Amino acid sequence: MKSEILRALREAGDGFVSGQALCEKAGVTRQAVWKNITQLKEHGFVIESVQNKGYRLVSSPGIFYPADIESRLGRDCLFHKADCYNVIDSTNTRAKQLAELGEEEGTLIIAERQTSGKGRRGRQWDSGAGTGIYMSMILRPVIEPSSVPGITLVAALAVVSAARQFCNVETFVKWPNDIVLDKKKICGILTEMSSEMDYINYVVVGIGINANNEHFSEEIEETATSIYLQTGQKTDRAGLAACIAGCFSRYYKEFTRARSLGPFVDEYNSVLANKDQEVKILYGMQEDRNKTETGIARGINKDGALLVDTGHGTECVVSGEVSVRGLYGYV
Ligand code: BT5
Repeated sequence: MKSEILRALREAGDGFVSGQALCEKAGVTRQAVWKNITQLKEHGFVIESVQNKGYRLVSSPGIFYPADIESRLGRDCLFHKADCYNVIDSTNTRAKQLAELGEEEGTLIIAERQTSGKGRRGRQWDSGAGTGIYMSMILRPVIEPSSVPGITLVAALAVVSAARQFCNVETFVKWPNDIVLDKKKICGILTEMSSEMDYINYVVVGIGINANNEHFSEEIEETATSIYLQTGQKTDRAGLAACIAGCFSRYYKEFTRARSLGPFVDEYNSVLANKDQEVKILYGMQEDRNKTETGIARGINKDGALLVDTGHGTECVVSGEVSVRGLYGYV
């Protein structure tokens, strides 16, 4: 009910919404509206109430709150429920636990801080309190398990699109799972799944974004940045998280309908940081761990593979099998 009240107040922008209108939108009594507004105020929402005019949302607290996020999700958005934590080990771990317990597609897990934020292959994700966004999405796609790596690329497009819409910043994708701003990493994506040979139980997409970080640990200060460090503007993290969820929802629906990245190849390649850059392919996951190859990255194909022109033809680098590092600088 709180999310319906907040949604109605948000839709009115700077205007007031009458108590009667709130009752109708939330489907409850005036007394219930008043009680919920009081509780929202206790959570840090500033809501002005004026006799004969009604209520007006002045500001939201700077922390994640389920009804706040839910009220910002469009009615046609895949996501409709947010589960928020002050501290958690990893939002991906929590999302997987919930998915194992039967949680449906469309739940978001969001935290202020992670004590064991995960990157790929056992790496860590620095997850300081109150600065970044640590969010995971529970999905149950009806696609081939082999198509799941494409969801990472879909998530990357959603982050680029949301950063443009919500923060007015132009970011780029370092294939397959990093988002960079001014050649430094602002976001990493970790996609995990549980599947049978030909059936997906669930997929969890974890997104970590450096929104308002003012500094980083010594190990990553050369390669990491935040939206704040690049723009000087603090981001409303709940708003950005909801915007990412909305963008992801649109791309994901199209991806699962088309069963390929075909509809997005041009858009993806237009924001590909590696495009026409010299890259080094590391075959660390395959038999010959020391094998490397260099070439020029040309873009992705409809399966999400990175096409790299090497001295002897075009190599199709499949996400998850190899990683690609730029030779010069971070990207
Ligand atoms: C990633 O891994 O980039 C995926 C990160 C996913 C994090 C999200 S947060 C919400 C959800 N819950 C989780 O537990 N995880 C997901 P990878 O490509 O392996 O990159 C990891 C590397 O990025 C580290 O080894 C560092 O070098 C660097 N790194 C760590 N923290 C960073 C940060 N905050 N900003 C930029 N770079 C960072």
